[in-house]
This record gives sequence, structure tokens and C-alpha cells, in this order.
Amino acid sequence: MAKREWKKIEDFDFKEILFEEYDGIAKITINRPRYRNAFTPLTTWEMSQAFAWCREAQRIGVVLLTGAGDKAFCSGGDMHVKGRGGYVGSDGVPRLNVLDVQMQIRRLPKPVIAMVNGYAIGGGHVLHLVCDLTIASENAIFGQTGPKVGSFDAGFGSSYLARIVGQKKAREIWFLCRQYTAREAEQMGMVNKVVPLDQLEDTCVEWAQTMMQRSPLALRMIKAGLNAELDGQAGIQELAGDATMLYYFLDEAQEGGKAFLEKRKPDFKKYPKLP
Ligand code: S0N
Repeated sequence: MAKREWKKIEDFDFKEILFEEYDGIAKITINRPRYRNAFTPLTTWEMSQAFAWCREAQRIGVVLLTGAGDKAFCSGGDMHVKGRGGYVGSDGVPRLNVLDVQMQIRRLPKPVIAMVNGYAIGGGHVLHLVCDLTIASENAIFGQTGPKVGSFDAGFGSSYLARIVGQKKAREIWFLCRQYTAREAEQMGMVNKVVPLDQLEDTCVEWAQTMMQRSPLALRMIKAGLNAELDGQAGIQELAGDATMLYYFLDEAQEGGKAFLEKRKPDFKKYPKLP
């Protein structure tokens, strides 16, 4: 594996994730290898802050999401803190705030690659699913466990899964709670590429660098369009927001605002009415 110097993003003092950047790529690493990178409310709160930062940071083009070590990407919610109503943090409040992270990944106007380096199980499996692309090491294992351990994700974890692998396979994955190899996951369409573990980061970085040579606005619009097809009014809102942003770049949109401030009628006649 090529040795690259990931630089810590210093704006935060995270306890349960690592947050680094390299050459326009941000890397978020769930850093609880002792528990197969299971997430607590603090882990997901930190992930939320990191993804929010990535959205704002002009210098970041692509985000990698991974887990520390070579055993797990993420094993879902931390069972030690699973209480009534959700996962309980140090403030004693139960939360399901991984759902916010799922939405952030989906709405981030930049590609997110899941770099799956071991188990992607339960809520960890859902996290890789909602990423735009998944690159997995040969030792990666995928699966849902909910009905075995007293939970379920009937949101993206089910409906989006079914869009990817089909209804029958999605029901099999959830109803039987079996584990699938990286190759099986690739055949089901859940994984874009399987590589040896020692090539995983290189491959993710290479894919990220390739995407960063593409038009960022084109990637943003494609992501919004792919989401919109599935996300109903929320998806249309995302795509429409991007269209509004583009409209604001035009003189035609500026004319309306200028005319208001200059207390005159806007002159829209000069703008083209293209076929
Ligand atoms: C990942 C597995 C298969 C790894 O097996 P392996 O390699 O044999 O290691 P183990 O010896 O089992 O594990 C090593 C140590 O790590 C601890 N650990 C592993 N996973 C977890 C976990 N999820 N929580 C807490 N600890 C974990 C082990 O206990 C062990 O510790 P020690 O050494 O002390 O014994 C295997 O570990 C496994 O099957 N893990 C459980 C995976 C699982 O069932 N995950 C699902 C958890 N639930 C969810 O994710 C539900 C999501 C959810 O509730 C939700 C739904 C809708 C909307 C929101 C949410 C939400 O979560 O917010």
C-alpha cells in the first residue's frame, strides 16, 4: 500500500472517530476497534459534525467512511448502551442519531465512499448502503442482524436495500440474518469493487481522485437526481434546491432582485426562451 500522510483535521477534539484529510479527500474513521467499531450516540454525533464540516469545506471533494483496524467497518449500534427508546449517551438520553448521519451522507453534495475493511453488520451495514459507492476488502462480511438482536431499520436499511438488491433478496437478508462475503455482496450489487485488504485504501483514494477530476457540479446534480427518484418530495426539494442555486448564477435571476432594489419593473424580455 502506498504510504500517504493523512493530516488530522484540527478543528475538533473527537473521542470516537478519527477525522483526517489528504489531497482534497476527507476520511472519517469510526475508532472503536475494541467493539468492532460499534457506534454510540457520541460516535454518531461526532460523525454528524464531521460530515457537516465536509459539506462546508470547499477544499474537500470526496469523503471516505471507514472503521479502524482490519476486522470491522462497523458492527452497528453499541449493544452496551442500547436502552429503552434508543442508544443512551452520557447524558442519559436515548437517541437514534445514526439516522441523522444516514441523511447527511445521502444529502452531502459530494461523493461518499464506504471503505469496508471487515464486518459491515446491522446499523453498520446500513451506513455502507447509504454511501454512494462501496469498495470492500476481500475479508469484508455484510449482513443485517436486527430480528436476531431485537432491532430493525425499516427506513433506508430496508427500502433502499431493496432498491439495490431487489425485494426478494432484501427480505432474505433481513429475515434470515445471514452473513455474506464481499464477493456475494458484489454479485448482489451492494459493492462496487472487491480488492485485497492491502489495496483497499489505495483503490478508494484512486477512485476519489478520479471523481475529483470530474465536474463537481455534474456529480452533485447526478447524486441529487439519483436520490430524487427514490426520495419523493424530499428528493425533489434537494434537486430543486440545486436548480435554484444554478438559476442564481444567471443574469436573468439577478435582474429580478436588482429591479426590486432599484424600484423599477424587471425587464425579463431580453432573456432567451429556449426550445
Ligand atoms: C461483528 C461481529 C460479527 C464480529 O464477530 P467477532 O469477530 O467474532 O468478534 P466478537 O468477539 O463478537 O466481538 C469483539 C468484541 O466486540 C464487541 N462487539 C461487537 N459488536 C458489538 C456491538 N454492536 N455492540 C457492542 N459490542 C460489540 C463484542 O461484544 C466483543 O466484546 P468482548 O470482547 O467484550 O466480548 C459480532 O461481534 C457481532 O455479531 N456483533 C453484533 C452485531 C450486531 O448485531 N449489530 C447490530 C446492532 N444493532 C444495530 O445496529 C441496530 C440499529 C438500530 O437499532 C437502528 C435502527 C433503526 C434506526 C436507527 C437505529 C440506530 O442504531 O440508531
